[in-house]
Amino acid sequence: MHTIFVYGTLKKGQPNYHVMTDSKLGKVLFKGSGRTVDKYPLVIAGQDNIPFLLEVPRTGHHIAGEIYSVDDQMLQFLDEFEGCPDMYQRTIKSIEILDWEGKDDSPEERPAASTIECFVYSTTSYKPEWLSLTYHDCYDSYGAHVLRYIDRQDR
Ligand code: PCA
Repeated sequence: MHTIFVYGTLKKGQPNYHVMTDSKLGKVLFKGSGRTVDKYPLVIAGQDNIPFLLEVPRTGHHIAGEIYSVDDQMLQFLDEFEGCPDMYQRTIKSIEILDWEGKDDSPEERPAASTIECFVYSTTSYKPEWLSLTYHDCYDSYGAHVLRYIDRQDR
């Protein structure tokens, strides 16, 4: 299994969360919530209002999100779904654990520290002008910013 941190449309209640609960795509276990140890610009960009964590550390905010354990099949699906490596690249980042739900974990599955290394879909392939967009700390497609995510079938 692989540990992944999601901060955008894959979070609970967000437009693409349904893929995380589709057992045909692979195995997914919710582990808890956290935020990036480093700061990043999280912007909502492009004509489809897509959230992007820009690969510009020490800029912006600590980004809130959810930690999941996923199997090989789901990780492969998510890479394709997220347009990795063109639109996003999957990198490893340190995530501060805010709440751990994996209460049934065996001792060796339990995180030993207050941070955990996770895969994250961030991007180096952004337009320079995205750096002047609003930096969010917690993505919500339905938030007050009115930049509602445009579903793929509606593009
Ligand atoms: N999906 C991935 C990256 C951005 C997005 O919308 C996520 O939720 O982490």
